[in-house]
Amino acid sequence: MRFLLVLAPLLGATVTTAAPSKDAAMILQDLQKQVEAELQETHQAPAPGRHGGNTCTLANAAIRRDWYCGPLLLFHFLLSPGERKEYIRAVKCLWTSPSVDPAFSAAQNHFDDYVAVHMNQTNFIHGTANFLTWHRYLIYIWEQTLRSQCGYKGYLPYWNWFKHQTDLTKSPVFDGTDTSLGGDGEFLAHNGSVVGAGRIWLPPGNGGGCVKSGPFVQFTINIGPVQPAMQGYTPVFTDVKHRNPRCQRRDLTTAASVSTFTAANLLNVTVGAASATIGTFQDELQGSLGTLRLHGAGHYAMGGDGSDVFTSLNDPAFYLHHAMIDRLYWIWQVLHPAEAGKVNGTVTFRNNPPSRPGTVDDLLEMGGLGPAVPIRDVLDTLGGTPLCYVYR
Ligand SMILES: *[C@@H]1O[C@H](CO)[C@@H](O)[C@H](O)[C@H]1NC(C)=O
Ligand SMILES: *[C@@H]1O[C@H](CO)[C@@H](O)[C@H](O)[C@H]1NC(C)=O
Ligand SMILES: *[C@@H]1O[C@H](CO)[C@@H](O)[C@H](O)[C@H]1NC(C)=O
Ligand SMILES: *[C@@H]1O[C@H](CO)[C@@H](O)[C@H](O)[C@H]1NC(C)=O
Ligand SMILES: [Cu+2]
Repeated sequence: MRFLLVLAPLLGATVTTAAPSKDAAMILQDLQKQVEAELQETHQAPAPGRHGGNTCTLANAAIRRDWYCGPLLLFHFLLSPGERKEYIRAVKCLWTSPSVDPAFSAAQNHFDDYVAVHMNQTNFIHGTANFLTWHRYLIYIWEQTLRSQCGYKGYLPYWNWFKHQTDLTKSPVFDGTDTSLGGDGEFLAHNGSVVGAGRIWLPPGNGGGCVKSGPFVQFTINIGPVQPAMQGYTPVFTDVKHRNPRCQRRDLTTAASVSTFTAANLLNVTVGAASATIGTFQDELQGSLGTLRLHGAGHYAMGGDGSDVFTSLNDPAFYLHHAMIDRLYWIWQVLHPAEAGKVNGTVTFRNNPPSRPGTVDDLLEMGGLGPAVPIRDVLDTLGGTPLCYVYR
């Protein structure tokens, strides 16, 4: 007792001097609340709609939710184990559906078609004006296809980077259970990853080989690798007919997630210096020369197939990662309405080779996955042309 009394003043002093700083997950929740309040003000009625007759409202919009499911099962903004299994079932259904793209004959099924379409356009959809909108539209088609072809009733979940970033093996996305998207790969000695245009080295994790647990271990991938960041994974891709059947590889790389999925980086892109314009926002989010940013860190945190800029869609977590990117884009757009409808950049990868500036009239091409639409049609997730969703 006397001991406690002696300690009490010290504890008091500690509490007052070191005000607890909010962690990134809490900051993200605050941003979410701000965005919801803003939308309540501005989106009571449907946005005018570019083709007239927009019926999308906040009340009928789809809600994309967090894959995470911790002890807070009662909260409706987290996916329940049953909902996660339904999503997994639908992804398996795509994997066993026929390919619709005869031109890209390496694609063996409809899961591969997505890898193929992305691979074919890699140099025109990254480091470009259409990076955010192209990927937004791609994952929308993926979501709608899971619903229309595989009977999935939910919407695309996202991987919340700001939870479990200090130990990815504990993340419900990667914990290897049957409600995850698979665990780490088998251990395979390698030299880590060289990223950020050769300027950053990430140490290897404990994996590197075939994903050894979870719902997709039996599934074969067929396209690539083209340019995996993970060392010791030799690119073999030759052309659109070159099928390379193999297991999916992963190397959960906490060095990437822990250094990048921080409160400072989250604040910077949403309300800080980097949030000022579409140009600074997308560069800081996506990553540029010599930097490891939120977009890149997610890919390098997956390692293996997920670290390949051309064919990272071979890792089914790609879609949850890009949903999180899209969520930050959505948050940023609501908080920066004057910039939300703009694009910045050219039509080639970091303007190499030099090309014209992109415009909102540029078409987002999806090959056989779905109809091309102009960028302007997907700038507003509540625009109804065709998007109608929010995040929670
Ligand atoms: C690759 O993309 C280009 C441009 O969008 C398209 O014309 C071509 O048909 C695609 N090739 C394959 C094999 O999908
Ligand atoms: C790692 O790098 C060292 C030194 O460059 C090299 O000798 C070794 O073969 C590499 N190991 C693998 C698995 O690539
Ligand atoms: C925030 O973003 C700006 C603009 O991209 C960048 O110059 C700055 O280094 C970033 N700050 C932090 C703390 O990362
Ligand atoms: C695009 O954004 C960059 C900042 O990232 C800026 O320097 C540049 O002027 C912008 N370009 C246009 C055309 O607005
Ligand atoms: Cu991409």
